[in-house]
Amino acid sequence: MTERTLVLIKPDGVARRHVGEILSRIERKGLDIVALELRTATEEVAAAHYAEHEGKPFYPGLIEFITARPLVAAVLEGPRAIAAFRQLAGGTDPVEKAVPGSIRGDLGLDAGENLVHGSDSVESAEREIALWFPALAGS
Ligand code: IDP
Repeated sequence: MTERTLVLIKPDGVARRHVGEILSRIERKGLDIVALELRTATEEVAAAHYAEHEGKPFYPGLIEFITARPLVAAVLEGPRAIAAFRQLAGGTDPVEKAVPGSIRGDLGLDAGENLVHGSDSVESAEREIALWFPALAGS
């Protein structure tokens, strides 16, 4: 089943010059890039994106991190794209959860600055694509 997923290469991934490496892994996996843009997230977009985490201890630092520097936002498309990218990304904590071979497992150390985001369900993907790429929503 073809799906779309919203992916972010977070500001640490851009600052550490891993954009090419991460896009290369996405392309090698076989996912299509249907939207791609370097931008700096506003507070409004960041807060809406991470609304489910509001109130958690790491939330203020997360919003600060995501809005402070440019990130790459993308929409990927392909069979089971949501799970496929989550597999490429690895678990949230790059040391405790992400396995070697995954983006976070190979390139990350920090549970907050963990390089990438990928939608976790069809509903999240629809919501996040509408937030980051409104022109694509519903297409
Ligand atoms: P995910 O990005 O693997 O889907 P979520 O649990 O949805 O993980 O958390 C969203 C983001 O919030 C994480 O990618 C990470 O940047 C940040 N985060 C989650 N848990 C922690 C934590 O315990 N400490 C610091 N940051 C965290």
